[in-house]
Amino acid sequence: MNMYLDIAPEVKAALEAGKPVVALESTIISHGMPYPKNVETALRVEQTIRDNGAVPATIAVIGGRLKAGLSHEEIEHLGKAGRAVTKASRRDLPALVARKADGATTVTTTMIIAHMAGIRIFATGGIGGVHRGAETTMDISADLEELAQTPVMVVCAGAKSILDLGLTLEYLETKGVPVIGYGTDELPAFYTRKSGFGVDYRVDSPEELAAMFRAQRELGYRGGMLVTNPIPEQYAMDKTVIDAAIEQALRECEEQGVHGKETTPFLLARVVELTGGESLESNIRLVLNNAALAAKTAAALTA
Ligand code: PSU
Ligand code: MN
Repeated sequence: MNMYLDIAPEVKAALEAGKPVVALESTIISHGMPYPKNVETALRVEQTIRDNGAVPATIAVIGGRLKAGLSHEEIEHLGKAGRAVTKASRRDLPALVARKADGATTVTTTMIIAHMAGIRIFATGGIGGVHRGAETTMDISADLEELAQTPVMVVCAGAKSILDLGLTLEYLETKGVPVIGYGTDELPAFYTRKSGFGVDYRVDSPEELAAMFRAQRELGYRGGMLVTNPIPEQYAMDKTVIDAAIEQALRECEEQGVHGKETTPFLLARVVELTGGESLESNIRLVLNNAALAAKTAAALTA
């Protein structure tokens, strides 16, 4: 086991017994939602995973230790500190470990730490991708590279149209990452069920998801798999409302010269403000929905 890794006792026991475990990220807590909804949601997501027969392992860096499984106090700490906590991507782990600092893990670092711990499935809201205008800014999330090289299944609700969804799919294709639609042929766009872009494969059961992931492992591939699970119909947003908020957030981002790792948290926070909290409610519902699917898939994988 990696010398910097701490696996929580409950998670360790489940892994050793071959029981299902689902990893969860912490950037969504500190940089993706406002306090206290972020903490409330993180705890509800953990409970949803338990209700669906798996053990949750929320991942973060605390005092330079890579943690797979957090206490409620640690989740509260990350949620309260919010954007003051370092948003930790792949390039940040060496510094955080050496300096014994805290870090909120993105999809990238959650995959890295989950894999170190032996966890194969990870549930979140949305992933990072190719940003609009990336042909000049070169802003492409490290999440795509991680999906290409780390064998973890990521269950999300697609990607927000703060990104260029077409280019994001092209990038994933180049990198050999299968993009699966759960119960859909179309890539979901996070707040809405449709994006206008097709997925590679439609799958309709957790068992089939598990079978594809198992086949990927048995083929000896090193990368992961992206499962996109549409937001439940009743919580989906009106496309006109959400598109207008995203357009405005993107304009402000450009006007204010926001760039680099600040871009995604800035856009996420502005979209919540501009929709008067409506998008936050959708965001919470889709994460819970993904947690349930990931837990069922983890159960199918261990069956
Ligand atoms: N997209 C969302 N919600 C999120 C994120 C992305 O809809 O919370 C977070 C995730 O942690 C993701 C990270 O891994 O932002 C991507 O950041 P960047 O675009 O800087 O790579
Ligand atoms: Mn970026």
